[in-house]
Amino acid sequence: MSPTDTNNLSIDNDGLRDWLDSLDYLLKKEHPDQVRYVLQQLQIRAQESGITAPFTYNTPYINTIPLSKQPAFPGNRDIERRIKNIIRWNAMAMVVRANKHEAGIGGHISSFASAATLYEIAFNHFIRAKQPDGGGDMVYFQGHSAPGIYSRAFLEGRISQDKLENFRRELAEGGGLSSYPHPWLMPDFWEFPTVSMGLGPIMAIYQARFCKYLENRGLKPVSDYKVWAFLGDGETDEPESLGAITLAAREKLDNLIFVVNCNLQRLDGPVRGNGKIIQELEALFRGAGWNVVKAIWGSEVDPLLENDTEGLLARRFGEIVDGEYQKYVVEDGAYIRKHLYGKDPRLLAMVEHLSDDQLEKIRRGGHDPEKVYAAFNAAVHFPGAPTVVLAKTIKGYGLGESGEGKNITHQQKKLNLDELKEFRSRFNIPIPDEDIENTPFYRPPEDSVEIQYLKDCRKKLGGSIPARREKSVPLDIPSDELFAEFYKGTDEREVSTTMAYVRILSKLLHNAAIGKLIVPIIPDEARTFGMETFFRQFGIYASTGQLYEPVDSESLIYYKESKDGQILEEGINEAGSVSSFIAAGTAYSTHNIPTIPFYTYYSMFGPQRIGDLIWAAADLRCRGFLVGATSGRTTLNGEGLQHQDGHSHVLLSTVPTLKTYDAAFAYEIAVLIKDGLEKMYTKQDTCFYYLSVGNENYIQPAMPEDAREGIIKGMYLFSKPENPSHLTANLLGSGAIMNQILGAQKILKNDFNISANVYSATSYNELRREALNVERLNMLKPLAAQQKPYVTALLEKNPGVFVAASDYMKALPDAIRQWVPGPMLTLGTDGFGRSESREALRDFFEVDSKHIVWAVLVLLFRTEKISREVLTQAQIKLNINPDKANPVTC
Ligand SMILES: Cc1ncc(C[n+]2csc(CCOP(=O)(O)OP(=O)(O)O)c2C)c(N)n1
Ligand SMILES: [Mg+2]
Repeated sequence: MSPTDTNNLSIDNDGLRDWLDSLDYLLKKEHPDQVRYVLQQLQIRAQESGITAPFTYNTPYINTIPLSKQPAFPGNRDIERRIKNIIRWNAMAMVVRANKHEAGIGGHISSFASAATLYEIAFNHFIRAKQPDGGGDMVYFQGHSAPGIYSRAFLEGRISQDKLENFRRELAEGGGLSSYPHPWLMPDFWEFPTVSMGLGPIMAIYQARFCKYLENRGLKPVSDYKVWAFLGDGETDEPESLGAITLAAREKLDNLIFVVNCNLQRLDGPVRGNGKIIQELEALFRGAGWNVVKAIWGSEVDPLLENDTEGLLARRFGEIVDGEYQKYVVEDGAYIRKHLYGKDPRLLAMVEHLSDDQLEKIRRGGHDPEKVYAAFNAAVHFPGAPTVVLAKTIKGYGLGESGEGKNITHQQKKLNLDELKEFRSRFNIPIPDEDIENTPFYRPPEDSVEIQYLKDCRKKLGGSIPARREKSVPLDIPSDELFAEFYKGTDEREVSTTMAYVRILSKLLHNAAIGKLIVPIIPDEARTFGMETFFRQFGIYASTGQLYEPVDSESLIYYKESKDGQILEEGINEAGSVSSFIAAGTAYSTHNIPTIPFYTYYSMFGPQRIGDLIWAAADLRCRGFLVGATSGRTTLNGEGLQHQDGHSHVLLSTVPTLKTYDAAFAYEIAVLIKDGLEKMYTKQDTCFYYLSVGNENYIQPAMPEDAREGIIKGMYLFSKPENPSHLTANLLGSGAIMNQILGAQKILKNDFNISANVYSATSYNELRREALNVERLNMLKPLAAQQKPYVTALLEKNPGVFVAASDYMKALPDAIRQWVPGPMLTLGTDGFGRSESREALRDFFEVDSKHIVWAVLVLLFRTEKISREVLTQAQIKLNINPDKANPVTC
């Protein structure tokens, strides 16, 4: 026998029988831990001799929980089946009716059809509702299973029939139901958006971690509440789904349960036609340190396995690829007998007593309530590690010929009359033939056994789910005293806006009233931003505490990790960091604890990298501060193309609830943070903030009088010439480029006798939003008194020409162009960054003082305020090269 030819091995070869007998003896006599120890020792002995092969992260392709370990099912199987069937029917009816009403409106039938048992067991027996004190389980529902969740809410009496009728028609009279879980659209219902695949799983992991953080820091009582994430097997292909699973195990998140609905299909076809998704996921999760519970087979397989003393059946199950399993769904019992069992006469003999019909009806684990109950029960009681339940199901379960297990099933939105009748009959829905064409919704009477049972179950678990808390306790924000030093300026001292921001954050962290609620989040960049002093002062959160003496323990700013540490140091992981930001920024709703996240990161790795999570944060009604440090295409100089951010403000302008600011001065940051805290945490407005800060050092001026309102609105007059000459201009600056603007103001005065007003533009995006709002109202009410946008009212006080310069793309200042009362030129940093000195970069991108001056002169020439000669001489004086390389294309 060749050493690798394992097919020729049999129970009687090589003393295997003796080994198995010894193992059986141990299993009978010894504690499981002892058996595990013996197996481990055997493994070590074999490995010492160079044999590693027999050990894998996979277990056989059967249920993890054998029949002998299966707990008794605590519910009434019959009533639960009836409830589930009605929910199935209404979920299907919602989609069918919506598409009849409006062809192409979409919706999904087959995903929930495959997941119904998973959800129903969770709803009836496990998931605890949200409590006023902040307790309760947290559930990330698979986005496109939403019809099933609405359907249950309908039976529970939480959603009216009218609303059900208006699934995916949210603008219908009386409102409708959103396509997927969206807290923005249904703020008292959905808690977590999930339908951008992969975001649910990663947000769930960081939510579970954040729960432990709150407990370890003493902000929330220790509890056994769980975070549940329901996801699709196809969804696990998203890097975000699996990218953080090692963190979950490392952090021992036994409050986290993933339920992967392994229907073996995604949208186009099989997830792993030529492989086995359940085995692949098992190996991955076990390798990462998770507890893995497979629910592959229904109870019908138990007696077969019991009689299978040689493990033949388990082995055969393990050989078959998913594409073939999918085929068994659409074929009959005879086919299954031939292809599954027919490989070996001994297997055929094992199923001899079963008819073809019985073979066809052998269920998959995810459709057997007892198996699902056993899996969830094991999951909630497993200590010290997160659990993933891998439940095997059939996509489109119950759709019969019209979709069950077919490759087109994901897109199935309509059923014909016969299919509807078949569905109705299969699930025993009391709808007569004559009504079936209308696909009516069905709700048993309020006093029916079904409704009473389902309500009772939820009552025992604390109420209905999903449900979202809209308001939390308002906070008292520190007074101006805390911020006063920043309003004064730094005299001669040169500091960067990053340094100013870090100092503000430090003062807030020390604040007696709100300090402990602040959650500083950093992805391995604290030293870059000068935040390393926080390590010792506030500690880095480590659920284990610090198990080693840090190399820098002698220093004042050593790397201190502690169980109640405040800083979330996430490592090089922007997706994880922003997931922590989301957990902390929505804790006001999830936990009734208004934590205040400050997520400080390399601005280039913000929306460009994790834009979809920021979109989800907005949907989630998240609060907090995103702080893009080392920002500005030319202000961050040496790092070059991949690091220099000149577009985060443009990208973030697309997020409706995000307020974005490109602050030039320390006092602006102070005003914005104070205002943000008041808006988000005292008034509880639904918004969050993006502040970009830079690493260029310069003297921070004192705050001009009356600047506060303009800073918040997006622009204010920073400096006005004392004795204006007859030629004037207006300069709009932001971020570190403000210094170039101020330089230009001097050159214009000294060399050309032109007086320039300087405006600090803290937020073109906010200005645009306000102006669009005004314009819209003016359009809708043309006969009412017409309003003027703030930016126009501000700028028209000093008419003339306008030049805007920033470290961002020209699109940013251009956002307000139509409301600027005069000719305008914008200078910006379109194109790729590159490594150079700031001076060279600003010349290259044409955002330095000389180009700003030149732009003013060009506008004055165009408006016939200066002559051709003046312009020509200026060009020589300023050394403007008309044939200069275009930074956008080179
Ligand atoms: C990021 C992202 N890409 C694509 C989609 C579109 N989409 C919605 S459902 C789906 C298939 C899902 O398959 P699976 O995760 O296996 O779920 P199932 O419906 O089979 O339970 C796809 C591709 C999406 N919602 N999000
Ligand atoms: Mg799937």
